[in-house]
Amino acid sequence: MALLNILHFPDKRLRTKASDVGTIDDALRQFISDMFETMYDAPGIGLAATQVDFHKRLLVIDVSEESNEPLCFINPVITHKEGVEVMQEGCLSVPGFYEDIERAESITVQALDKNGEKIELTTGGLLAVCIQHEIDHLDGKLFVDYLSPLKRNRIKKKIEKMEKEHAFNTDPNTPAI
Ligand code: GNR
Ligand code: NI
Repeated sequence: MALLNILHFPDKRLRTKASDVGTIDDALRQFISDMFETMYDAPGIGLAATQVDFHKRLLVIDVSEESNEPLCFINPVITHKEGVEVMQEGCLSVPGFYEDIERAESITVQALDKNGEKIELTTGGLLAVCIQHEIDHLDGKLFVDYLSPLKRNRIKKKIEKMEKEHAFNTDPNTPAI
């Protein structure tokens, strides 16, 4: 078990487009388990591999009240989108900022689970928002990209300032002094 370091905007590595996962083996399942541990520890309701500098199409989610409904999607593809919904979003890679973002209200997603079995899910609400947010990460996209350049730049400057002042260090391998 290990906590992974979460990259923060405007880190360029968050702009990497992830490639498909090939073989799903025990090493990958260990990594998935580390992603869950990192997500629950943060805490967050989702985490994409891109955020922990691993550029394969892999994400974990748990939107349940009691954090006991782990979901893992490998090579996820959205095959259907319907409706429009605005929800306030946050991101572990954009710490401390929350903005209203418009996304599809209901989606159908196809993926593989951690055993390589095909899964298909049609869902709405927070889970649908979270899946779209995580797949954006795999494409190198962040929720701040939907904001105006002015707003995005303000957020960038504030995060850079905070990191400079050491107030926002979430790297588990670096002690907070
Ligand atoms: O923890 C998270 N909360 C959240 C809230 C609204 C919409 C999306 C999210 S995902 C976020 C965790 C994260 O950054 N995942 O990439
Ligand atoms: Ni995010």
